[in-house]
Amino acid sequence: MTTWEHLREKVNVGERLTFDEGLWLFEQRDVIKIGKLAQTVRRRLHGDKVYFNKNRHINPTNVCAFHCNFCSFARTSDEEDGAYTYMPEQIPDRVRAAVDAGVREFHIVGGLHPTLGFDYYLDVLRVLKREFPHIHLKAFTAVEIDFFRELTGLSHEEVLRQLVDAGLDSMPGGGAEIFHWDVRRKICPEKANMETWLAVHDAAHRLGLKTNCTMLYGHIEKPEHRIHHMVALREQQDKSGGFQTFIALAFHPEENNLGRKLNRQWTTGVDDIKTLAISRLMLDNISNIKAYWVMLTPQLAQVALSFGANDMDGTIIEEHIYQDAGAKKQAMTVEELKAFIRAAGYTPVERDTVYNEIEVFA
Ligand code: V47
Repeated sequence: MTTWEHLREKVNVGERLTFDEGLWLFEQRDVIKIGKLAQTVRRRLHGDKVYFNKNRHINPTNVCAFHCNFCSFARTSDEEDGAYTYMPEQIPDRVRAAVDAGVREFHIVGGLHPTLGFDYYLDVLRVLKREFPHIHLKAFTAVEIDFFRELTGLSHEEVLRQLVDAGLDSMPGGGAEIFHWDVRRKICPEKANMETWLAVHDAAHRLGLKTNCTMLYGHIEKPEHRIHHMVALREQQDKSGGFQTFIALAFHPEENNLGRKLNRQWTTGVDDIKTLAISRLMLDNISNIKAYWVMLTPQLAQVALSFGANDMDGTIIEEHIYQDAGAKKQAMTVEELKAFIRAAGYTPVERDTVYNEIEVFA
């Protein structure tokens, strides 16, 4: 039988928690106790450091061939109200101010455009790399990579090689949603399934690319689906080792079909914090747990730093996926990020995309 005492002993010596122990944690009401356990791990790995980076999101198009029912961002065709597609040559001017302000990373994800070919996406990278060779390009989720495989008939590995030649430096963690097919088939049946999502990251890691991983929670999934998801990521990490960060993404219910079906029910703060702390405990082989402030709000992300999280993401500047689904704030300055981290009692550290420390603000 699982007890707090037993879990404390395991966490103190760094022993891996089982599926059932993860589930047990979700059943507990004492979020402070869960947080304390998670903090043991977080402090062992990172002490008092909290990472942030100077980044800018770029969503080149919102036109998408898929119909995920949690998504408020996608439009089904170029003609639909609110649809947009930036041509590659238009993008540098949109982001130049951010580069001048010292951004180090572009985080590039968007729709799976039904008619533009693979060259469009290659050109987005090529143009940005040509204009801004020093900026790290973190681009395209595993779902996009799998879509490019379908478009081209190439293998995941070959698609990735061509993207790397065009300027790709690493991959973000989106598109994972909930792996378990009982849930996945109801929220995003067209998307790459668990095996394919993991296979793309496996291929990326074997090519030497670092990637991130995510989980979309707070909709129709149950705790066992969350734990199943975390265990699948943990097993993949044992095999290929390239995940840098895990990001639990709270479902935003505005302007999407799933949200309407669930009466626009938002996750609660306690569920957010608990999920994050349990992810810190279950994902013993992934270094960083991100409290993505756009999704949590800066205020809750700040609290999350005492429940296992050690990273707040970055300045972001312009973001559409969460804004379209109900998030209120799109950008934080470096000074704001540092102030939030300091006020929580931690040391802000600017990092680059692959977690090299740029500056410690002691
Ligand atoms: O894959 C879409 C999620 C993801 C909604 O790698 C939604 O550093 C909540 O993956 N409510 C994209 N979530 C964002 C993402 C990400 C974000 C920050 C950092 C990193 C990283 C990756 O957003 C999608 C999907 O899971 N999403 N719609 C929604 N209504």
